[in-house]
Amino acid sequence: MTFLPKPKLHHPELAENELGLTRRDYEGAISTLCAGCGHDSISAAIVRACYELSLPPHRIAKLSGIGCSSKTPTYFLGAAHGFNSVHGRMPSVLTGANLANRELIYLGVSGDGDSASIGFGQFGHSIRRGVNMLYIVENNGVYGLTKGQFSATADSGAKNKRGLVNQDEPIDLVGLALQLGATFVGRSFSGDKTQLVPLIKAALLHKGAAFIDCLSPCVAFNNHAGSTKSFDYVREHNEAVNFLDVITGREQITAEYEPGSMEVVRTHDGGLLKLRKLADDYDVTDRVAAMNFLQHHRSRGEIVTGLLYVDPVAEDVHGYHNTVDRPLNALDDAELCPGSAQLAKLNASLR
Ligand SMILES: Cc1ncc(C[n+]2csc(CCOP(=O)(O)OP(=O)(O)O)c2C)c(N)n1
Ligand code: SF4
Ligand SMILES: [Mg+2]
Repeated sequence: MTFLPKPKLHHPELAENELGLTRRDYEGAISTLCAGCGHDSISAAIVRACYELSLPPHRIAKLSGIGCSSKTPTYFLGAAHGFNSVHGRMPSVLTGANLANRELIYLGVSGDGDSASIGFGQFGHSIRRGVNMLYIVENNGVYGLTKGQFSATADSGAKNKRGLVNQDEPIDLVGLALQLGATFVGRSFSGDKTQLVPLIKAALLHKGAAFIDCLSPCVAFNNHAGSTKSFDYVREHNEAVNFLDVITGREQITAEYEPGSMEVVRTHDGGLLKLRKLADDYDVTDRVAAMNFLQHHRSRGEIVTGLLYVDPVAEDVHGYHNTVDRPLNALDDAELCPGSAQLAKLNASLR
């Protein structure tokens, strides 16, 4: 048996969302990850975010690569479309699926090994192309599935479980996502649901390439003293830049904002991102300032978390290329293959 189904039985009075679904309808199979693995908390946050947003599970496509992190889509959204791809190849499979059917909500789940080593190029190109997706890296600084080797996000000077010290410089996927043009960039911690759930909600609603780097301690191989990705280390060095609240266009807005302490970002779909600022001078829509802020705090050994950058009127790959509105499987034969006369016309226009 490759997965353990969860019993369907649940409390008859479980709360329902706008679709009449309970939180249980957003779950998947029983997790086979190590007890206490940060990745399971991220799965729980995804379940909660999708339930609270009342997303129809069958309109979501969840894709992953290979690794403990990439196994997790089995453990959430059992009714969604799923594709467990090859190591590091999730971004290109997701890009292809998105080009074929723009109407689904795309959720790519990957690991730091999957995205910062073998899939590094794939990560970069999916971000710079503006694929409309939420790309989450469940970042534990090690290859968990293959027994704890340092990954490319491991900090220089970090110790592994056997006491070996990592000499290499780390790859900061958040810094790269900012530089490559991601239009929504956040970082969070699997142990902080209060921050992570609204961040996932906002990213799912965002149109364009949304990236979240989620620190997610590996309790089996990277949760010891000397690790910079352990629960204790991340809690001690976490520097939250803001608290996020997502208000969708459907709800009546009743919130009162205190001048100076709250920033409100209106998104393309009419929703609101309500940000309670912790860093006074932080402007969430300034990409260059976000990059400087990140580097400045990194040099002080701090891990900046929260919503770091958003472009509220972002475009996506379909907009850039002016693609057809409908999914390819909704086009008829004549639309899919307009014939040799059209091809000749197209070729002539390019000469
Ligand atoms: C082409 C290929 N190369 C190497 C492997 C071996 N492998 C499996 S998972 C993995 C790394 C997983 O690390 P990460 O993406 O960080 O996931 P984690 O297990 O830490 O969540 C590697 C190297 C593989 N499956 N396929
Ligand atoms: S080996 Fe690490 S990453 Fe994999 S399930 Fe166990 S704790 Fe999680
Ligand atoms: Mg990893």
